[in-house]
Amino acid sequence: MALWGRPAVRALRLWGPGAHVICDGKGGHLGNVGGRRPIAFSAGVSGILGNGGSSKKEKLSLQDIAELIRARACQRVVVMVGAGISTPSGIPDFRSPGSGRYSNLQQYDIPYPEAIFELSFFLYNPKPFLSLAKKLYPGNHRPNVTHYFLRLLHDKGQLLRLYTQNIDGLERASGIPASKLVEAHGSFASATCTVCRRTAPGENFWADVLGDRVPYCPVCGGIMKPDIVFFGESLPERFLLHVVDFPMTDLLLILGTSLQVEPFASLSEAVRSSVPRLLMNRDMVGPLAWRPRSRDVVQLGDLVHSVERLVELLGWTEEMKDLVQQETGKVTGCDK
Ligand code: CNA
Repeated sequence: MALWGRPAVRALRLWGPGAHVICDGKGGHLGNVGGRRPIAFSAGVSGILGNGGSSKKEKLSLQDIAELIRARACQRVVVMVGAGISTPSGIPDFRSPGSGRYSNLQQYDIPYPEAIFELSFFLYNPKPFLSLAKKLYPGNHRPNVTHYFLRLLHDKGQLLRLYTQNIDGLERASGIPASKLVEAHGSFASATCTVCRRTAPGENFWADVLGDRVPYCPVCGGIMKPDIVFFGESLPERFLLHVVDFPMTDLLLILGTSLQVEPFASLSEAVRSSVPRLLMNRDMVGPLAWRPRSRDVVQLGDLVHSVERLVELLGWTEEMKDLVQQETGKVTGCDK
């Protein structure tokens, strides 16, 4: 865990709230970077970027963002996503009124919503979390248009990294390689004994979870907990990649998240102020609401419609159709 040592904490404090444990937060630089040759852009793109003497366009639109991507003026796109990208796949988010899990917790028999992701409660009664885990069993759900849009961005060589809070594995299932992903809140790929800390592959506990049994450690008999990050727990080491990714990015996309969980939410402020940020969500959220920047673009409404609109502006509609067609036959669920 050397990566979590003091230098890393200091780096995080530059942008984040300090602690790099998960907590509920209720309460156009371009050109010659990394030895790449400068790229000649059209007058339109130069205007958006402020290159070539033209003045930088202050207020950007969705069309401008599409133009930056399409013209490959943005080649190091970082994406932050949350539960809202998976609701069209049939997985409820937390906070949507009515349909979100926080509005439908009677079935879990828990004293308050956050208890389902608290270690102390899990040790007292693991069943509510395990029944939630059962609903996320790999193969029960399929990636949707948003996941495939991000896959296409990767296929085009423009995705620097995808930071996800989701634990449903649909980013991997869409074909985005693990090297491009930071699963900030963990995954079901492995489980760890809450007593002796022995780890085991995820497959070992699914039989128990699907059979409504609590998985126990074969060595010491402690409860096995899938490696999902609970409130108060450290995030996976890969999360520290943000220290290099965010200062390097030339476009930030924020999709389907309430930006309420720290330290993830604060990453939205870790990009340079000249970098455009595009939020696509049902509602206005987080720092984009209370500390907006001049190059923010906000597309509110249903995410599927917003993504389809962006894909159309990019001229990628046919490629998207082909990709979805090719992948739909192939996807058998998350391979974590
Ligand atoms: P959240 O707090 O529930 O917020 C989701 C956001 O997405 C809200 O702002 C919604 O308005 C928005 N949204 C939902 N559906 C749509 C849609 N169709 N179109 C546009 N906007 C939409 O979820 P966050 O991810 O922000 O919170 C972080 C938690 C939720 C993480 O710890 C996750 O592990 C956890 N979570 C994950 C999943 C999953 O893996 N699919 C499901 C539920 C919760």
